[in-house]
Amino acid sequence: MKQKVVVFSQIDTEVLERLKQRYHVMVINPKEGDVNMQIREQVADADGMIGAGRVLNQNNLETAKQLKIISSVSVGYDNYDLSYLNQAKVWLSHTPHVLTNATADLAFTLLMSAARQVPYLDQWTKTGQWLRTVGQAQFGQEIFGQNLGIIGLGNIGAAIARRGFHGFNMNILYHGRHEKLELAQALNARFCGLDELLVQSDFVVVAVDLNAHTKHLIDAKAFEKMKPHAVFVNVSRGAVVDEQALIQALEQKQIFAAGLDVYDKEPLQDSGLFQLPNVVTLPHIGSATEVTRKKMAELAYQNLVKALDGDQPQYLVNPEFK
Ligand code: 8YV
Repeated sequence: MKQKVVVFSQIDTEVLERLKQRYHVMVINPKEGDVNMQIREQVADADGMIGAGRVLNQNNLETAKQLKIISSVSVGYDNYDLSYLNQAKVWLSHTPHVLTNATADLAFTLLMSAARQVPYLDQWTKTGQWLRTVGQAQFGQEIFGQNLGIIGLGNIGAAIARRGFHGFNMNILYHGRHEKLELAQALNARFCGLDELLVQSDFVVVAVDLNAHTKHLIDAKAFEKMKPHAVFVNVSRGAVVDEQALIQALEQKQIFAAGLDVYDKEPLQDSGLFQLPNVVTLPHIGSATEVTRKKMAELAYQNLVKALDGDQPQYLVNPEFK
């Protein structure tokens, strides 16, 4: 009898077809009613799950009696209750590395777009407001040779730092739980406290995981420390930032601009950010290129298959049910 796999979000169609050949597949469909109720019902006799972007915890997993693995098509895993999964002895795998460059590219896209007011001036031009040579109101911020502060020098943070160092001759500052000596030497990067990074940086980029220590790490006090011409970029998780404090900092021009790909609540709807000309808002597209999403789906497929074949997947978040 085929093992059962529950697909809890949209995934690559080619990978979905391969799953259907190998397993009994049930796809959760939000159009068919309450998603948590569907998950509770379908996981009762499921052996594996695959997908992303949905909260999975005791509330919707406690009916699962034989679940071995949740294969997340993501690098972040803050939406999974890891302590519950460990207690229930359910593996959680994820897809690091394959999305690093796409996400770092997007971070720099946001950095440059926000620094030079690209979305705002694009609309300004297209609505016929360009009547004479541009003035102070259309000026942006210098990028080349400026101070780039990276909060979280993990894989993605390091890739962002490389773009700044090698591509724009930027001075790299970084903050995190510990120094990264070899990487710092290669990028001439300086480890510093968060306050010093905020005070010294012309560009502040958040690339940390979301956890109890980083929730609202960037709050009103943090924005007060930043330079008035500073640009703030977030490609990590929305909840790392106090979003209302960010809106206030932008409204009061405590900082020059922000570039955002993630938000407290997603999808972003009816937000105070929508009225602000000095923020670039993108819909969580960090890893959203055709090539990268295919690589993520393939890696998630391999993680799932390995676990259901009785082997240990390559990228387990909780290898020992810590
Ligand atoms: C995912 C991401 O697309 O990998 C991550 O952690 O944030 C994105 O690449 C997102 O998690 C899917 O909801």
